[in-house]
Amino acid sequence: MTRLTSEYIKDVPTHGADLDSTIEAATGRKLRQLALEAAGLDDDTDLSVFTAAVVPITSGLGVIGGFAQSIDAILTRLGIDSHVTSDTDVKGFSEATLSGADLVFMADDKMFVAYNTRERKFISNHYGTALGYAYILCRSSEGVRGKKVLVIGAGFVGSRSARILRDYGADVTITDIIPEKADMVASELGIRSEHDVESAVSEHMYILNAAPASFPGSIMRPGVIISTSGVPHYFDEEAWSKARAIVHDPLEIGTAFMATCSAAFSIRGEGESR
Ligand code: 2YJ
Repeated sequence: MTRLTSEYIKDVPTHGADLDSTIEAATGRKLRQLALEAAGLDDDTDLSVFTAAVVPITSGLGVIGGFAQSIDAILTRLGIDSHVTSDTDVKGFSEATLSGADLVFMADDKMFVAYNTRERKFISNHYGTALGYAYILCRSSEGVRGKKVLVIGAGFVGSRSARILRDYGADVTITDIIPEKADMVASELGIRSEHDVESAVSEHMYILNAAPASFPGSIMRPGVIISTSGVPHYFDEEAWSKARAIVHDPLEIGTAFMATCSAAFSIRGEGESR
């Protein structure tokens, strides 16, 4: 999992409207609506009944300036009653639970979770990100059932995305810089793997990128839709002009889907930590 930097996330607290307009251009829906739908919740679900606390974590490489504040801004945009704890780490977690927070968000260098204190279940950022980027692709194509979808990257997010897309009925091919990794995930999920990434890109109109990658426009099909959580990624000018949509943000999509799935544990009374 790539470690974020303050510079990379500096626009998150204020970029909500821009991100919504990119997502709306691709899917006809805003992020909040998509995140609610994917969690199995109604569009008009009132998330203000949930309180959330974001706990800054100092372990490992330490606090990333603006990280907790960005998560707080994302949750507030969803309508959740959110705050950042004044203490960090375990003290911060105890502050969060004592204040009655329903959802606690915290991240170290290896894992980022939304913990639902009422249901004692969590949603990881890996799952939230995989679901978010996969669902955006589903909605941008009015359903992916029977459609050829390429997943680039067979790591945590790529393999979960491939599973989710397969479960939505997509005809999924997975590729990875380490071919054996793609083969392993493909055989586990009963999907195809492809070793030649460039040829795979040139054959697909729907691509979920979950790896550091560079996309030369010369190999892309006109009208392609790319949902890309992988960083760093690079699209040249031809790529931007050929694509129907390229959807990416450093933090908000994964966090929004973590939040709605985590709230859904309490609203729907079902689901497992993942
Ligand atoms: O609390 C803090 O400020 C830090 N401990 C945050 C650490 C953030 N963690 C990461 O950057 C992870 N790699 C998770 C990134 C999730 C985005 N996909």
